[in-house]
Amino acid sequence: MISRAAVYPYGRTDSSFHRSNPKGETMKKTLLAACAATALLLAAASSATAGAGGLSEARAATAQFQRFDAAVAAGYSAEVIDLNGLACIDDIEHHTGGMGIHYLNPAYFDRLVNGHFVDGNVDASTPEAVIYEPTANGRMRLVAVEYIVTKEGWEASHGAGAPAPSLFGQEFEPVLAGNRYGLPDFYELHAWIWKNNPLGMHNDWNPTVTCANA
Ligand SMILES: [Cu+2]
Repeated sequence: MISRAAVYPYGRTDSSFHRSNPKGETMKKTLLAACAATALLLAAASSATAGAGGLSEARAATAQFQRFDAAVAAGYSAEVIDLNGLACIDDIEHHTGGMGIHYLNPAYFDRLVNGHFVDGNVDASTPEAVIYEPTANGRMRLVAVEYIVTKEGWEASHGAGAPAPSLFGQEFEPVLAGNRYGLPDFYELHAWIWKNNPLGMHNDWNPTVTCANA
């Protein structure tokens, strides 16, 4: 079941986050246990895998989500709403293009502990959000994935003042507090792996994506 959060559920408040995904806590604990067990292995392997293509990995991991129901079932159940109540995100400022509707998987997002983000991380095969374009015939077309990590969570994991994260050889874009999502400073990277973007694989906006059918 999809829940709509009143504010951007990227983690502005703990409660909106967990309300949108009642099973999140259990899932997270399971994931954390699994992560702890594999952290050392991953650390050992990272030097070998860093810089590998990655986009094919992201495609392989998310191909199943071309079926929208499969994404919801996998935990991408929090529909992202901006502060104006818009779910289908397009460039209302410069009209460069659209993104679509973001569905966040809270299990992949930073944890919020006592008002502070921790455990910030990014992984090519587990994007924090999958993005759909509503089509004229009422379907949801998978178009992109987005990796999102708060600056606070990222620095909690990688040290104060740590450089911005990168994936696919591309540095994330910083988005400062005061943004349309009501989030504190965060880093994000889009990958248009399911719909070609004439402006580039990692541009925020895709001129071929429209919210006209939302
Ligand atoms: Cu986006």
